[in-house]
Amino acid sequence: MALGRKKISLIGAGAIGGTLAHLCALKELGDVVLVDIVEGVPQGKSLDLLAARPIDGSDIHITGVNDYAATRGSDVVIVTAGLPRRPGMSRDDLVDKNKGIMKGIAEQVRELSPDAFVIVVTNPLDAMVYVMKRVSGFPKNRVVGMAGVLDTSRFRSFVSNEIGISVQDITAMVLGGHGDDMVPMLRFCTVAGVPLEHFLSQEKIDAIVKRTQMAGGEVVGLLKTSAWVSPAASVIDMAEAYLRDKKRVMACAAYLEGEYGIDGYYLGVPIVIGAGGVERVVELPLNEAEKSALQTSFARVKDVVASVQL
Ligand code: TXD
Repeated sequence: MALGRKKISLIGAGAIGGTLAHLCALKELGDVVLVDIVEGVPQGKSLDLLAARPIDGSDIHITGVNDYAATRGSDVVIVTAGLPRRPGMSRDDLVDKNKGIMKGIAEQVRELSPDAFVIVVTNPLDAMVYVMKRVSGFPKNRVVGMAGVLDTSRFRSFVSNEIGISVQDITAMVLGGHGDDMVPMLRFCTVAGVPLEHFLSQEKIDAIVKRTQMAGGEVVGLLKTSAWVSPAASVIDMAEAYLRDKKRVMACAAYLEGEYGIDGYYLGVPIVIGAGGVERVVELPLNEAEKSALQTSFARVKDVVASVQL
C-alpha cells in the first residue's frame, strides 16, 4: 500500500460497497480495502474496478479480501455489511441479524484501526450506528451514521423535478430517524435562499414530503432490494468532507448528549464534518410542531435501540 495515501476500508462488498469503491477511485480519495464474508466477491469486484482505473484516470489501489488483516490502520471505515431490505420488510425488521454482524465488525475496527473515522450505513441505521459506538468505544466525533444526506438528496431531487430548477440550488434538511417518519424541516428548505412556498403549493410540498419519507420503500418495491447508487454517493460526500476537511453542514445520524433534548442516542441532525470528524452539532431553532415531529421520530428510534441488547 502506498505511503501518503489515505486508507479507506469498506466493510461489505455488496451493492453499496462496490459502488463506494468505484466512487473512491473516481475521486481518488484513497486506497481501498474491500472486505466481505463471501469468498470471491471482494476479490472479483476489486479486479473489475482495478481494470477501470486507466480509463477513469485513477491511481488508487483496491484490494479485495475475506479477513480484516488488510484493514489495519485505516483512516476511514465505512460499514455496509449486513442484510438489505426485501419487499414487505421495514428497516427495523433487520435489527437482530445486523446487530450481530455490526458487533463483530466493531470489535475488528477497535482492534485494527483505533484512529479511524467510521461511517455506518447498515440498517436499521440509528440502532446500528449506536452498536458501533458502544462496542468500539470510539468517541462520538468518530462514529457517524449516513441517512439524512440521502433523505435530503431525495427531497432535493423531487423538488428540482417539480419546479425545473437545478438540484444544486435546492437546499434542504431532512432530520430525525431513518424511518418513514423522518422529518423534512420545511422552514429550512429553500431554492437559492428563497422559501419553498414561493415555488410550490402546500399540496405539492406535502406530496413531496410523503414521497421522500417513502422513497426507500418505493425503490425496494420496484427493484426488490434497496437502493445503492444514491446511498453510496451520500456516504462519499461525508467521507470527502472528512478527508478534505471541508467543514460541510450535513444531516447525519450523530450521537447526542443533550442537543435537541436527546441524551445518549443517535438521531439525524445537522452536523459539521471536517478533519475532526463530527466537529459540532448545529442546533436549529425549532418551533413546537417541528420539535414534536422530531420527538415522534425519535420515539421509534428509541424503541429499536431498546431491542438491541449488548
Ligand atoms: O440510508 C441508508 N443508511 C441506507 C442503508 C440506504 C440503503 C441501504 N441501506 C442498508 O445498507 C441496507 O438496508 C443494508 O443493511 C446495507 C447494505 O446494503 P447493500 O444494498 O449494499 O446490501 P448487499 O448488496 O446485500 O451487501 C451487503 C454485503 C453482502 O455482500 C454480504 O455478503 C456482506 O454485506 N456481509 C458481510 N461483510 C463483511 N462482514 C460480515 N460479517 C458480513 N455479513 C454480510
